[in-house]
Amino acid sequence: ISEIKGVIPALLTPFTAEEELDEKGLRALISHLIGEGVHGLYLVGSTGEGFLMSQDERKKAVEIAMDEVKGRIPVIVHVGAISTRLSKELTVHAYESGADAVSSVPPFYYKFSEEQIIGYYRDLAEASPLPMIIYNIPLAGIMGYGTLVKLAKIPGVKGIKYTSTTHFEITQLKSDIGADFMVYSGADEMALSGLLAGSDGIIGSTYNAIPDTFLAIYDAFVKGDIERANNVMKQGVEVIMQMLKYGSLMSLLKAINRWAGVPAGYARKPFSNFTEAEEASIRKDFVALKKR
Ligand code: HMN
Repeated sequence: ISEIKGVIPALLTPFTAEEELDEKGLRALISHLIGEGVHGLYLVGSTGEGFLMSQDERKKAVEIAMDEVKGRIPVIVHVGAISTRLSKELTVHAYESGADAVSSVPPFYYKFSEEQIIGYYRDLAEASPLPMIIYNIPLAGIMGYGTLVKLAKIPGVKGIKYTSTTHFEITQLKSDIGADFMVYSGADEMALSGLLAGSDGIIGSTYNAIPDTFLAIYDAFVKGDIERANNVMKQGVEVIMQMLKYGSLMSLLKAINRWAGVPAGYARKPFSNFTEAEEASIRKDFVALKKR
């Protein structure tokens, strides 16, 4: 798992305007992002609208992606579901499809106890030989530091996707669990902070649309040029803040790709897509932002 690091888009899942899984779009997006130089992919997570897909569709998306990637970069598959049984099935499928790691949000919606959450991750870690990356994200309910440490000690749990802004915990995890426990920072607007706190990589939604910005930040960071990294980060924050204004991030990230000739499709309901007129006006906002 130590080779899974750097800038890792939480890949969008392209759907057609009729909401069907769009194989062509998925392949085009992957090949575009690999061409841009991203270091890995994180499939069917929140950004990938995994929770809006059937079990079979999630498997299909993974199979298409693995076939398109062809081992060129590492792939993490998000297998989270509320039911251990369903998540286990996706874990085994990810393993058989050749994924490099799996990852899962904790079971959510019901207020599961800490013991049940630990049991969930233990079951998934045992379901395949793949390294498991636990996932702390406000959307599923942030877990306390004590719980994270307990989870990190489960055999097979090799890392965490840390999508919270309390980055001192990244530093703490690295010293409490060990330097080889992989940490991926998940708040794009805090990417450089996450790296400075000790993260091995950054996984996020906006890297689908502006991978170059974050590749530049990562590159400068690795070379120790923090001033440059920070200057690019400032531009990145500005763009992300603009992106968050429209209320439908996945639709927007897909639209930005479409404007650049990458057929990333549309989002699935209940997410909304923009009308043509809305897209034209949003596009102008981004052109104006680029010129500043
Ligand atoms: C995933 O699970 O697909 C994503 O990696 C989630 C990712 O961490 C995003 N976080 C949330 O959606 C809460 C971020 O990329 C986020 O969209 C970005 O920082 C903008 O706020």
